[in-house]
Amino acid sequence: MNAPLAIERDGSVAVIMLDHPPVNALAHRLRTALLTAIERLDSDPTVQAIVLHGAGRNFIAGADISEFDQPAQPPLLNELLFRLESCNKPVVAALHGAALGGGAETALACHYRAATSDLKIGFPEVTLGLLPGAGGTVRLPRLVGWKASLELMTGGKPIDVDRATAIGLVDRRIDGDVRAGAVAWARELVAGGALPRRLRDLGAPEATAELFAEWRAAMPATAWRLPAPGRIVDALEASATRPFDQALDRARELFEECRRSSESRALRYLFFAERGSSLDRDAALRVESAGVIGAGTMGAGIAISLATAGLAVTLVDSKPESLAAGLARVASTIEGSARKGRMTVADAAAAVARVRGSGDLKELSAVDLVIEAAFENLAVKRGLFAELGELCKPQAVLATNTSTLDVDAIAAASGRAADVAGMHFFSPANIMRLVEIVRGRESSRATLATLRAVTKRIGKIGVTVGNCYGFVGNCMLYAYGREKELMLLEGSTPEAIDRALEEFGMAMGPNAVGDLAGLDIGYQARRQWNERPDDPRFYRVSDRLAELGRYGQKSGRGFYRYDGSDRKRQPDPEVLELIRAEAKALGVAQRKIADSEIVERCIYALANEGARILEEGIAASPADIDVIWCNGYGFPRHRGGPMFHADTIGLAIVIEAMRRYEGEQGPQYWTPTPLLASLAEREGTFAGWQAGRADGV
Ligand code: 3H9
Repeated sequence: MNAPLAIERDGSVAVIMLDHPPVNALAHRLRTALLTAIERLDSDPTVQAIVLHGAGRNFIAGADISEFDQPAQPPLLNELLFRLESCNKPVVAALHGAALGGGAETALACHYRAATSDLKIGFPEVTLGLLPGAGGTVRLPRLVGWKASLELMTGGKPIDVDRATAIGLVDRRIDGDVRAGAVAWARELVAGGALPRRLRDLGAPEATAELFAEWRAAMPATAWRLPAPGRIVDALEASATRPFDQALDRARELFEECRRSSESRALRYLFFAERGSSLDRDAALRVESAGVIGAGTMGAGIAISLATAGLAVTLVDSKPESLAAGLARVASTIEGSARKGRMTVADAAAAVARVRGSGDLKELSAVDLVIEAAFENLAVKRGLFAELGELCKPQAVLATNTSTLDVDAIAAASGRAADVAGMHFFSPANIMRLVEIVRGRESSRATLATLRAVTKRIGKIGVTVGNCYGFVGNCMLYAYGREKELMLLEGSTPEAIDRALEEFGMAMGPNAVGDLAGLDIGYQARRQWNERPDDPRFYRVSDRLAELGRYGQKSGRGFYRYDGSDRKRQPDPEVLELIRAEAKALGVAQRKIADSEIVERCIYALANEGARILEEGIAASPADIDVIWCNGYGFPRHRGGPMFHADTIGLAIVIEAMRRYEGEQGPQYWTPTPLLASLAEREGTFAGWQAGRADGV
C-alpha cells in the first residue's frame, strides 16, 4: 500500500501532498501520517512555510465515513487540527475540487486559504445526520459570521469559489495550478513577515440571544424529525457563549450524540449503498450519442438528462405535434434551470443545441445508445425493437423504459437480445435520480455495464434489477398500496392514511401520490397484469375512482378534490361515501384504524415483499431495495429504506406484528416469507444475511 502522503520541498516551502485515493478522506492512516508530517515540518528550521495540498481531483472529501461505525481511533481529527493550527509557521491550504466536512474543517485550521475555480467547499455533515465535529462549528463563525455559518451547516450545500471568496472563507483565488499558486503565495507571506493566523485566537463575533432561537423557529418542520439540524444550532450557540476550548468539547459531545443516532446510521448506510457495487468500467462501451424514442413527458425528461450531461441526443416521435411539444419542453426546462442559477446561460444554450428532433427512426442508425420511451404497450414496443434491431449499428445498446412490460419479450423482438435491457426512469425523469436497470435473460455484460456508466454520467443512481412484473420498486409498491386500499375499505380515510405515512416520513402519502401520477395510469397497468391477486378487494377503491373518471390532479378529482385556486388537496365526502358503499358491497366491516396500524401494515408489507424478491433474486441485495425506495418512492432517508428499517425495528418484532395481522386478516398476504421467518427466528438481520452471502457463508 502506498504512503498516504508525501512531503515535497520547494525551497523553504514544504508541501504536504495528501495522496489517499479515491478522495483523500481523513482515515486513521492519513491522520496518523499527517500528524507526524506536521510535527516534523514544524520543528524543521529549514522550513519557513507549509502548503497542504490534495493529490487527484479533490483537496479532502471529509472524515472517512466508514470509520463512524467503530470507536474513533487517535489521533482524533480535532486533535490533529488543533496541532495543525498550532504550527509556528504559516500554513496555506491549497484548495481544489471537494473540500467537504472534515476537509473544510482542515482548511479552517490552516492559516491561509487559496483556491482554484473548481472548488466545492462546504459542510454536508447534516446530510449524514451529523454535525461538523472537528472544530468547524467553532472556527467558521470566527471567519464568516453567524448567518453564513448557520446557512452552510444546517443547509449542507457546498458553495463555489466565488461565494467562498465573497464570505471570506477563501483568501486568494488562483488561476491554473493550485499547488504552484499556493507555494508562490507562501513565499510572499514569508517575505512579508506574515505570521500564523489562527482562528482560535480570534474572539467569536457578537451574537444576539434571539439569533439562534429565530433560526430554530424558522427551520422546516421536517428538520425536527432529525437530531442533526437542531444539534448544529446548539453547537454554534455554544460557540457564541463559551470559550474556544469549551465550545469545541461541546461540539464533540453533540457530534457523538448524532453519530450514535439511528438516523445517522441510516444516512451513512445509504451513502455507501447509493454508490453500490463498483462500476464495471472495463466492459462499458463508449457512449457519446443517444436516441430517445417518444417525445412525451418521459422522453423529454430523459433527453434533458442526457443533453445536460453532454450527450448528443436525437429525439424521435412520429407525430410532428408531439415532437414539437417535446422539443419545446426540453428547451424551456433547460432554460429554466439557467434562470434558477443551476447552470450558466452558455451551458444551457449548449445543452439545448445538443438535442435535435426527428420523425424518422432511421436517424438512429449511428447512435451509441437508444432509450425507448414510447406508449406502454407490448405490441408497440416489440414493433419498435424489431426495427431498431435491424437499423441500429452493431454494438449500439438498446434500452426500453417500460415500467411493467416483459423486457425479455421486448428484447426477443429485436433479434439481438444481448444488446437489450431495461432502463426504468422515474417521472419527472430529469429530476428523479433513480434508474432501475433491468437485466434481461440475455442482456450482455457490456450492455449492463454501459447502462450503469451512462446512468452515473448523467448524475443518477442506477440499480441493476431482475426482470419481473414491476421490477423491484413497483412490484413492492403493490404490497404497500394493497394494504392502504384494504384499510380504506376497513374504515380508514385517504387523508388519515396519508397523514400517518407522511408523519412516518414518506415524502407524500400513497393516495396523494396516486392522484399526482394519475389513477388511470395504475388502472390500465393493473388491467394488463395477468397475475394480479384474485381478490375483489385488491385496489377496489382506486379502480372505482378511475372508472368514474376521477383520475386525480389532472381531472381535479381523485382521492381528493383540487378545486381551490391553489389546487391544494381537500378531503372529498363523495369519496368517503363511495368507499363505504364498496365496503358494504364486499361485506367488509368498517372500524377505526389507528395510525400505528396504518404504518405497520404498509411498511411491514413492504419488508415482506422485499424479502420475497430477494429470495427470488430479483433484487441483488437489501441495500439495492433500500436505495430504490429512498430515491424512487420517497421513503424517509433517515430510516434507511424498508429493509434497513425492518432491521432497526428488529425482525422478531416485525414478524410478531405480521402474525397478528395474519390472525386478523387471514394468511393471503401476511404469511412471512421463509427468508424473513428464518432470519427472525435466529435474531438475524437482512444486513447480516447479505454480509454472510458476500463472504460466501
Ligand atoms: C465529516 O467529515 C465529519 C467531520 O465533520 C467530523 C469528524 C470528526 N469517506 O461519490 P463518489 C468514496 S463527514 C469514505 O462516487 P464523485 C465513495 O464511497 C464527511 N469514503 O465520487 C466512493 O467509493 P467507491 C463529510 C468516501 O467523484 C469513492 O469515494 N463529507 C468519502 O462522484 C468515490 O466517491 C462528505 O459528506 C468519505 N468521506 O464525488 C462528502 N467520500 O469507489 C462525501 C467519498 O468504493 N463525498 N468516498 O464506490 C462526496 O460528496 C463525493 O464522494 C465527492 C466525489 C464529491 C467527494
